Amino acid sequence: ERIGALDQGDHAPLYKQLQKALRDAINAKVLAPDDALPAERDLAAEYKISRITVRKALDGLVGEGLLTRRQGAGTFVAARVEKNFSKLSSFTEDMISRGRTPHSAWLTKSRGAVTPEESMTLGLSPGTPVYRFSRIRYADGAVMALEFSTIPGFCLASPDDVGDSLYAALEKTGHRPARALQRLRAVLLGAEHAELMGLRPTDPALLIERRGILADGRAVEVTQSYYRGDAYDFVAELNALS
Ligand code: 16G
Repeated sequence: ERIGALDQGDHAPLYKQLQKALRDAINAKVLAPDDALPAERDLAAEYKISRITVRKALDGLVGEGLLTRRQGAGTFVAARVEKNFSKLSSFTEDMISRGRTPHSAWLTKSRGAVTPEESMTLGLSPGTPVYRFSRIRYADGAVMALEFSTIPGFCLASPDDVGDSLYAALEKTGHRPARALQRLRAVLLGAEHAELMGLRPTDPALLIERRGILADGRAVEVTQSYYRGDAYDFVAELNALS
């Protein structure tokens, strides 16, 4: 396993040169998804640069989603997440099943009243109480998604019942969706969402709208998820027309 040398004639800052060497190694598959990077001190010794410079280079690539840090294990080449498009799983479950550690940074956790538009999708009378949740979602410390959820008041006693996982909270009260309708489209993040996620306004995302439904037909969730376009592959098995 060989990462290339820094470019002697390059006047870019050293951390940028190291980032370029690592990016090239990842693109050339010298470093494959899930490969561990050498320890920071080894990279510093090999390239004769300070550990601070190495850390700065790695921090940048973690932020870009190219590398991921796993607590106690080191830094790895990030693997794109393959998500089954036809499975009703939660973000937390998706990450845990891939050995990654999820966490949420909450933007909103509040009570409100259903908007006219939501009242149609949720099948609620205008003015019915709802809970609103919005958050940035991380895996191993890297931003993965931005989510906005509206949940009818009858599903939870309080918005504070939701810890890191909305579906875990809904499961506790017997309101975890049994099925869902989902719509996906490609969008650019735009200034506002990019700022929340620490990404660029022109970065692509998959906007997935999910309407979660109970076995008795009541809607229990409307969520808009912006999944970063450079981190997700959606996969599904297709059957021949019959
Ligand atoms: C996923 C769902 C989202 C759901 C969330 C619950 C997609 C596209 N969206 O992100 O609708 O609200 O999981 O996750 O899969 P949680 O239980 O970890 O909060």
